[in-house]
Amino acid sequence: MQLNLKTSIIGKKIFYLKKVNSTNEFAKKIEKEEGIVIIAEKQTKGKGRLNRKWESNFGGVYISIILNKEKNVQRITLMSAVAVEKTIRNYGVKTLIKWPNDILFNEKKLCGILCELVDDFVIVGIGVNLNNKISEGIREKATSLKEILGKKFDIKEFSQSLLENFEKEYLKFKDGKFNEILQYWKEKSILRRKVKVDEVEGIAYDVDEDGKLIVKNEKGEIKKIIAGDCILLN
Ligand code: BT5
Repeated sequence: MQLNLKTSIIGKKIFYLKKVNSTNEFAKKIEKEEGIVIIAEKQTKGKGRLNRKWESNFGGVYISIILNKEKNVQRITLMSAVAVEKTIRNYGVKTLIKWPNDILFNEKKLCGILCELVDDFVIVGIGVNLNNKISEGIREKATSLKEILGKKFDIKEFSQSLLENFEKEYLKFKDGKFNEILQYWKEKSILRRKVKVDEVEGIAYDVDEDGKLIVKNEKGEIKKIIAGDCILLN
């Protein structure tokens, strides 16, 4: 696979791997520079948050992007979700962004994002279920683009489009226009839905400029949540 990117920062150097333990782990070990991208066809130890597993069979998209360090990694997560949402939207599929890092279709997870801070860099790991088979273990809560549209996708074309969309959002971000990105995120997200995030239950009311989720509980109290697992209640 050789991408033909129309970008200036993202993908100025790309590592193409047939198989790797995890693209994020690979990124941690190399000499880092803003814009380096790692793409793998399969991961043998794909990672989710909190050491959870990310199933990574052939047919899926597994990408890590190295960016310069940002004070607020959560903003990078939101920005990445917007880039993925827009990419999938171009294929005619409208998804929902679930705080903080999931892209859902009909409440099933189509993509997960894992941002990690390492030295002076942020490693953005993106996993998208494209043509890969969804195993029995996660079938109830996961789906793929192939399952949704009933046809196979060109991984190269998808990866190219994802990285180009990513750069567009990243350039906006660097240009101090995070608010524009956040506005889009809010429109496509789970806001106004009833949620449970760990012990907090209520309406997902807003997301602040640092990416914290603001939940209003039944008593009308406002809770700001930095990190956690968000469950949609209705
Ligand atoms: C995530 O974690 O959603 C972040 C996933 C990031 C994966 C990318 S792939 C490229 C880069 N390299 C890596 O090693 N990782 C990144 P979390 O929110 O913790 O969700 C993990 C949970 O999602 C698991 O516990 C399963 O329940 C479910 N899951 C596992 N594999 C999945 C898949 N392929 N599709 C949908 N759901 C999955």
